[in-house]
Amino acid sequence: MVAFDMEDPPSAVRMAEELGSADGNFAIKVGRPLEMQTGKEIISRIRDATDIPVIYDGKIADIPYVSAKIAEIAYDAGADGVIMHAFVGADAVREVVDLGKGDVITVIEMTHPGSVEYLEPISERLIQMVSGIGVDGVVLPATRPERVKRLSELLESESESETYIISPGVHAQGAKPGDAVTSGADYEIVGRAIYRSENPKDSAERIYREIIDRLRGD
Ligand code: NUP
Repeated sequence: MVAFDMEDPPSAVRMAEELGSADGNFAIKVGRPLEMQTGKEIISRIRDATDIPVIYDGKIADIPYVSAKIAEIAYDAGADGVIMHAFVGADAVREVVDLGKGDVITVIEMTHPGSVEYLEPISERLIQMVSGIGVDGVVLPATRPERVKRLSELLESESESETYIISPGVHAQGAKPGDAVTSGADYEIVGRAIYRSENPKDSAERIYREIIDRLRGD
C-alpha cells in the first residue's frame, strides 16, 4: 500500500496512473498532507486515474456523527476504505461501519515511539472491541514486529470474520520490507521510500518483490 503524502496533486495523479500498471499488488493510501491541497477532489482524481484500491487515511477521531460524516464524504468521493482511530470508542467505530459504504480500517497501535505511552497499554482491548464490531482491517506497526505478532494472534482468536492487517513504518521509519508480513500482517505501507524516490514505479515494484521474497523465505 503506497502512502500518498506528497503535497503536489499532479504528481500524485501521475503516480496513481503508474501504479495501476506496475508489477505487483498495490493500493493507494491518501494522507492528509495531500488531501489538504485540494480537499476531497484529490480522492476522486486518483480514483479516476487507476483501478487499484484507494484508501482515505484521515485518521478519523471524532464524535460518531462527525466521524461518519467525514467517512461518507471520502467514500462518496471514491474511496474504497477509510482509516479511523479505534480509541474514540465503539459508538464512533460502529457508526462508520454502519454506513456500509466501504472498508473501515481502525488504528490500534502506531509506529512512532509515543504510541507506547498510551496506545500500547490499551491495544488488546481495542482489538477485542473492533473484532466485536466487525471492522475490515486494522493498522499495526511494522516498526514493532513483536507487537504485530502478538496482536495478529489475538485478532485471529477474537474475530469471527477475516480482518486484514496493514502495517506502516517500512524504510523511512526503520522497518525492513517484510518485517510485518512475516509477523502476521497482510500488507505493508510504504510512503517516502517510494514517492520521494527518483522512479516511484520502480521503487514500488522493487519493494514489493522484497516483501514477497521475505514471505517466501528467500
Ligand atoms: O501508526 C501509523 N504510522 C504511520 O506511519 C499509522 C499510519 N497510518 N501511518 C501512515 O503511514 C503515515 O501517516 C504515512 O502516511 C505512512 C508512512 O509513511 P512513510 O513513513 O513510509 O513515509
